[in-house]
Amino acid sequence: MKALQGIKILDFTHVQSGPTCTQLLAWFGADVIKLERPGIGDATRSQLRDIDNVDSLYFTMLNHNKKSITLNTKTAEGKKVLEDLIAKSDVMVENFSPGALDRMGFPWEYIQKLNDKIIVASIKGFGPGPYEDCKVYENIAQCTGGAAATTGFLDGPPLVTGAQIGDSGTGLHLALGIVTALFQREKTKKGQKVSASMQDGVINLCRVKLRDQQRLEKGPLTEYSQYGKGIPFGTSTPRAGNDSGGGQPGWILKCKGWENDPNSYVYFITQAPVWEKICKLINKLEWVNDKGYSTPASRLDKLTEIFETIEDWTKTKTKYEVTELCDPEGIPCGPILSMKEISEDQSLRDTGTIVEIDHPERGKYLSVGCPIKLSESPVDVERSPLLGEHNIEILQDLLGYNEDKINLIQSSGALGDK
Ligand code: CAO
Repeated sequence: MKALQGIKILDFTHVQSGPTCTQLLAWFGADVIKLERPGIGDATRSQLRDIDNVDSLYFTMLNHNKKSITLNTKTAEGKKVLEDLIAKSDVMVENFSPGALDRMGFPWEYIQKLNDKIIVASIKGFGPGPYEDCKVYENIAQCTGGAAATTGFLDGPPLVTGAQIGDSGTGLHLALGIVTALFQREKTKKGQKVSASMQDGVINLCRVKLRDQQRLEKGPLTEYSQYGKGIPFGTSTPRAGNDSGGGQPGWILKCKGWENDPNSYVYFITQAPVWEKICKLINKLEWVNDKGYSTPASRLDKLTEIFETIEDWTKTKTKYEVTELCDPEGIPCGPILSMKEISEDQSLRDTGTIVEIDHPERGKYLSVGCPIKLSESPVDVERSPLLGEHNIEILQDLLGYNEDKINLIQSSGALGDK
């Protein structure tokens, strides 16, 4: 028994944001049918390929546990099949550019006529407003959602992060919206529209930066290292480098071997309750009772000096040695792990966060499994579907079409495999 067992999802999503949402729902047990354009499929199937003519890792890592049907929904026969799929589904998820569903002949009002219990969930770049008609990719969302303006170093340009907070982040937001709407439907017996914009999702994840924007209006942000360096603040939340962003100052510090290894660093937090232990560890006992260092407030204007001193100590140890020495003392710190190290980490394999999958065309590859673990709904990660792999199965088993009808649809070219 899986948490979402029996829930039928019509997955009309593509690229990254929508597919991450439906993949999560599939992992929780929903039946997810990915509807793709005949011959082409999701554009990511052929993007960033590492093996000729084989579905890319981009696609395979975002579309586990789904079935695939190809359908040209702009033909009369294709439209009819789509209508039947909508009638049979609990949820339809899409992330086309604004207005695409309407242009296809499937506005919300018509979808509701076909199935008044359906939940239609959409991702767009922006919510209603000046940019509502714009197409959006990951970094545009990061830039318009406040992430880029607040990421990077003070003396550098805005920076985007490698974490796909615009795409995968919004996929997560949408997944929550969908299960919440399913929960509400239990009582109302009615469907509804669920919308998540990528800009809104990024703004939500940048909540603490809007916090700082308002604090800034009352005075300097004393926990930012900029404050300790005596650099005046401007009118908006500045880029904070590797500052912790919370009430406990932190920074990234060099470790042994940093000269040759770009990831030989550790994130170190000078958490107030363990200040004495930090001083002991780095052999700076005089700081424990020195009024200039003994309280969090007294340290704020000296953070650069403090972290430089701690770094003199971390540079004598590997990032793992630093972590091993800090952990037992309750000092929060963590090594900068490279993607190579993460991919080889046995504990992540053991929990199913990193999984090895076998694919009929590409062979074995690594993927990220479900990051949310439900004790009563375990996840088995299955390979992504080949393009149109389940055409006949879906028409026959889900829609109940007979052989003649399937032949008719096939010969019309709506499935693309005439
Ligand atoms: N049969 C027939 N037509 C189909 C089809 C099918 N099965 N599936 C898609 N199409 C059509 C659409 O109807 C659309 O046609 P029109 O332009 O005539 O309306 C067309 O294919 C292209 O769809 P699109 O505009 O969504 O795709 P795009 O590649 O031009 O843009 C993207 C991609 C991502 C920029 C855009 O979809 C978008 O802004 N989506 C919302 C935001 C989002 O999710 N972005 C995240 C992307 S991940 O980085």
